[in-house]
Amino acid sequence: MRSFILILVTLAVSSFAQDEENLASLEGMQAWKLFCDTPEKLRLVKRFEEIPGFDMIQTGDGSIDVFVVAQNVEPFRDLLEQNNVRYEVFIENVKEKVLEEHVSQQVERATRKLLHKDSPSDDMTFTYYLNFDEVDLYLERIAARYSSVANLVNLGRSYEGRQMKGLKIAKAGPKKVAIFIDAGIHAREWIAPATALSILAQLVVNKTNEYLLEHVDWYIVPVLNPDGYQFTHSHLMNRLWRKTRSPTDIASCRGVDANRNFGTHWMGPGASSNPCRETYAGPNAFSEVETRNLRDFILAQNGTIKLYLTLHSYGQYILYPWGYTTELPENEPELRALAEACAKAIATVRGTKYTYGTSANHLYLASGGSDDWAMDQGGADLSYTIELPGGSHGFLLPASQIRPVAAETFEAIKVIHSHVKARYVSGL
Ligand code: 0X9
Ligand code: ZN
Repeated sequence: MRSFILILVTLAVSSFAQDEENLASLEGMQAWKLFCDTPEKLRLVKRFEEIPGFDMIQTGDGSIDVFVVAQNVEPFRDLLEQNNVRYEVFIENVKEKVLEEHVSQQVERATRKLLHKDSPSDDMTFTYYLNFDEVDLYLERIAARYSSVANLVNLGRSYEGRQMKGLKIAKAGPKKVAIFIDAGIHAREWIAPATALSILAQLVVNKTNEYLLEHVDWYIVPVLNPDGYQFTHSHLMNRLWRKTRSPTDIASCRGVDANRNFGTHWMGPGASSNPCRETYAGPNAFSEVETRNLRDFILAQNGTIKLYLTLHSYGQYILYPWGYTTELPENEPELRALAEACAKAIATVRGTKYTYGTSANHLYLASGGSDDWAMDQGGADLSYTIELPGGSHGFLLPASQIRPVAAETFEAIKVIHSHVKARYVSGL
């Protein structure tokens, strides 16, 4: 208890001198895995969720990952030890790891550019994490090179004016049912846009996958939060940013959690009204231009989008509605059966284990998510969030994992396609 109070006092003192933007410093930050084997220990740990300087992620193996800022390391360690909470440090020095990532990104980027100066290759995306402009260029190039199946779509501009682009992947002919995939609503979850781009390339470039376009159209929007994503790429210290970049009522705390900003049970359980929290839901539903753009785009497709899939990281979960309540949706058996089939398909590639369930029951209550909105008001019958792997690196998953993660995820995409085809395409 003494440690808990000490942490609060430290925070109170340190939060006064902030005129400028208040970003958690990576200097001395560590990432720990906590194992809470009793409800009391879990309750104790969860008390820190709302406290600045503790960033908690619930992982697939039942433990909790927490990024702890330097000044909290000692008192938090004392507290855990006093209360017999077992923990492992999985990133000793977050700043150093971010720096390592940055260096390997730069090396890989430079190498690829030298190698493919004249004709950038279709698979350039998979050896390092592209920044926003590179993603944009990649989409433009694929659309130009494969114009018979790939067409650029533009959802509108982000708060800072970036174009939210994606591809519609479709064969010529009458309008079909569609699957919509997005990623990158949370800026720091870099593996998500990379996986979305890889799915897009598999669909467009790889001829053996042509059958996936026979009966279904695809929309893929790889970066739903362009400003946040570019922010994480622009400076090492911004690498763990999650939210949008719009200003709030508090000058030192920018950004809204776009995945709490949708108009289905907005500001319900699991959403914060405090602009300084990672789960700040915004001043009102759809306060963010990025969430409005997604809403308007989906609604403009007039109910043709039957399945919505949003890629996040990390945790190895396949989640489905609802996130705002532990009650089950009417079609839970169908959602569950498809999630189970996806998990099985993913595991065939290299044994990666995914678990599944409704967001609220399987992970935590969180309201105002894009997945809940897509099924509640966006016209989709089926809606999923896939939390991709973080391995032992969390958000800092090495780029060497892009290809394996993308390959196993694509197995789930095939299963999803086959379900949508069987359910909606008559006369087969
Ligand atoms: O909390 C979230 O927004 C997602 N997890 S993450 O660690 N990537 O931030 C899970 C969202 C699940 N869906 C809903 N709660 N609606
Ligand atoms: Zn996320």
